Amino acid sequence: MPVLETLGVAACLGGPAPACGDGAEMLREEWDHNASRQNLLQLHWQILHPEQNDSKETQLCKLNDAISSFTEYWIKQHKPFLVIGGDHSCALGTWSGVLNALPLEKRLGLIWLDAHMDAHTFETTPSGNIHGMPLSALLGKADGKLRHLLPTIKAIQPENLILLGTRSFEPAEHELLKHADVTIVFAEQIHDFEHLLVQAVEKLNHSCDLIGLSIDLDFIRPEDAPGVETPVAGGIPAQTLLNALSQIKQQPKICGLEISEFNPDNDIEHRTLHLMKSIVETFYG
Ligand SMILES: [Mn+2]
Repeated sequence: MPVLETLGVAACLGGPAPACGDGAEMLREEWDHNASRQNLLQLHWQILHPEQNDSKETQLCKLNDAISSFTEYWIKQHKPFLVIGGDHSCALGTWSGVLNALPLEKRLGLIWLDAHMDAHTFETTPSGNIHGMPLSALLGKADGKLRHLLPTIKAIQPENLILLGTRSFEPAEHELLKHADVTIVFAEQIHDFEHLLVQAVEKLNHSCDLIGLSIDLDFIRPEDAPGVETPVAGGIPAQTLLNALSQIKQQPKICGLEISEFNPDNDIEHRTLHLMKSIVETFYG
C-alpha cells in the first residue's frame, strides 16, 4: 500500500471557528478506523499544534514556518504530500515551503478551488480573518503585517495561479487579483468542471515545473459539504469534484494537495469528513 506524507494543522488561528482545528485528528481517526480493511493508501501523519502562550500573529508565524519546513523537505525529497487544515491560512506555509524548495528558475503553478478569493490584505479585510488573505501574500502583494506571516520571499507568478469556483468576494480582493491578471473562473461560468480542471492542469503543465492543488471545502456545494466554516450556496457537486480529481491524478508534476476549512460543528452525518477521505483516496489512491 502506498504511503503518503501527511501534515495535519490543528489550528484555526486564521478563521472564526475553533472546531476547525480538529479536522486533521478527525481524519486520522477516520482513517485508522478503517485500517487495512478498505483504505487505498496509508497516511504517514505529523500533526502541528500552535504554541498557546504567544499572540495570535506570533503563533501563526511560527506555525506557517513549521508547515513550510515540512513541505520544503518533502519537495526536495521528491515526495508528494497532503496538508489537512485547519483554516485556509495554512496555505501561507504549505506553498511557501514548495517555493523555497524550488530553484530560482523553476515555477510553481497553483490551482485554488474555493468559494472565496482569499486575496485580502490587512488593509482591505472587512473581517480581519487571515484565512481570507493567503493568495495576496503568495502573489507577493502582502502589506507589511501580512508579509511577516509568509515564510518565503518568493512569490507565485500571477499567470501560474488559477482560481476555480469563486462565488463570494469583496471588490478590493477582486481588484487585487484582476490587477495582477490572475485567471478566475466564477462558479456561474462553470458548465463542465471536469474538463475545466483538466484544462487548468494542462495550462500549468506548460508553464510550470510543479503543480499544487489547494481545496477549500466550501468550494463544494453545501448540500454535499455542510461541514465548513463559511458555506456559500451554489458550488460544485462532490461527485463532480471526485470525477475531475481522478482525471488529473496521473499528472507527474502534481506535488501536493491541501484541504482546508473543515468545521465538524457544521457537519451533518459526517458527510464532509467522509468526503475529505474520498478526496484524498481519489487523488492519491
Ligand atoms: Mn479559502
